[in-house]
Amino acid sequence: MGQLVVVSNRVAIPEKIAKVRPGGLEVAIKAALKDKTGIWFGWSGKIAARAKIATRKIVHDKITYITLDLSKEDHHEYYNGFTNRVLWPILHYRVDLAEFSRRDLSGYLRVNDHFARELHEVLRPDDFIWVHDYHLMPLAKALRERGHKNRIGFFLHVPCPPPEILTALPHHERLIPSLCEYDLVGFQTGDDAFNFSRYLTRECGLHSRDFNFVVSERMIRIDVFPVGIETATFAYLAQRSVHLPFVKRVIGSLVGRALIIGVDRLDYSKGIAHRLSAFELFLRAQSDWRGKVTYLQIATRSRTEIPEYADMEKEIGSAAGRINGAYGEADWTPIRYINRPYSHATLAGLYRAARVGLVTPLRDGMNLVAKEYVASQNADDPGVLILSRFAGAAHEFKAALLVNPYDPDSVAGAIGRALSMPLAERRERQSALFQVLSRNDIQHWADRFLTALEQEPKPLSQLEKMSSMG
Ligand code: ADQ
Repeated sequence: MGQLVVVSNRVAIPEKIAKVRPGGLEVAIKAALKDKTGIWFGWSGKIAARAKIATRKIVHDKITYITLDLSKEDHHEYYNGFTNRVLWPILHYRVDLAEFSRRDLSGYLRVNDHFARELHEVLRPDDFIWVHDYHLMPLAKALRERGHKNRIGFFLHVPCPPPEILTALPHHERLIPSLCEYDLVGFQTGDDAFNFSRYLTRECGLHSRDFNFVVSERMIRIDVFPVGIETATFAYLAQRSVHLPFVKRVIGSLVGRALIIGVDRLDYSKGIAHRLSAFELFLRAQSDWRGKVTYLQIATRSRTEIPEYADMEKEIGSAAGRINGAYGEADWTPIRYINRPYSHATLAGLYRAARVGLVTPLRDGMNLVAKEYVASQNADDPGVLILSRFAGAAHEFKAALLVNPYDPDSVAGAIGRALSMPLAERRERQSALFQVLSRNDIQHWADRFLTALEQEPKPLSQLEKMSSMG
């Protein structure tokens, strides 16, 4: 049987992992590859002069890491340009923030082609290829053009908006249908899968039977694979981490105040500014809680070269300062706002110490922080998760306090409710949430996707041939 070849924009090379900025995609793939054999292929994170661009190979445990550099121009057009300033906002329903240029699109296609060229050197005919995320949508097409007939799967970590929004993507008709070159296309939620299938029907004239589409004598399958975390490991880590000296110091510094925690990459999709406004409203409306609660917001900088991110960072920093100025006392700072990354062990301890987990993205594919928070709780005396209904995790986490992040009243109300929730209700909700997490951990996610990818498609004759792409 062929080997597994995982392809993603960034690769978490073991010895470099400490330097890699946190991101859900690398966290998920790294955990999914544990105990597996294969290749992990992607960008090294290095920007090199054209003449010095290199491809490197590192073997560690059972994984071969193959990484390639990007030129300055590639990085600018493909990464900072088309993926992060066009695809990211549009896929998060923020058409207003998309900054399209033809040059960036051609850089995006060029880098996908570069990936395909380098992969071509290592692929064997029976390998299974698993491509991750919106950076690499046209990769299967570039591989097929080089003659590869392997089974190739694609997983979208971020949301897939409805066709009414997807069609605002300039040249969508060139990019989105190229996903049909994959054999399996996976999404985080049923809504995302449904939106994509509506796009194929509306824009490409294709019809499906049970999410199976026939495209030019081939079949592609669409399915839902909600990404998970290493549930048992996280739970174990959290139990031990409350004893870490740093975590103990943080707990001591609260002097008995209830802790509310938010952990995010600094990204406009995470709704941090809205969350701060809701917290301010909570302090204003429920003044009894003043002086009795501390909100710790850990927001690690990401994509700092992009102007929208720099603007947002300023906005959030000044909002936190303003709220502290308005409501704080000489012996109490309502918001502790931190930009540095912490290890997962430290985060697990802090999650466990927090009475409330505040996870209120405006739009999120899944949101692993919500899952990590739940995994870290003490079942006997758990905290409460407040979760945006617009996070993919809300599809599985019905027992969380679900809120609309655009409605500060609803979030402020939920904070008050969470802080005063009786133990019995907290336990009941935690047990329901933890059950979901245990059923669908990261191994289960990876195994389900790979089993579906390996499955031979049903013969075309068994499916009604409803249409072809022409
Ligand atoms: P992200 O947008 O990066 O992921 P998320 O799912 O929350 O978002 O994952 C963030 C990861 O980074 C978590 O594991 C978290 O612990 C870690 N992290 C965040 N801040 C940190 C800090 N200060 N220090 C250390 N670690 C930190 C994308 C999609 C999501 C989807 C994931 C996985 O946008 O919707 O859930 O991929 O599919």
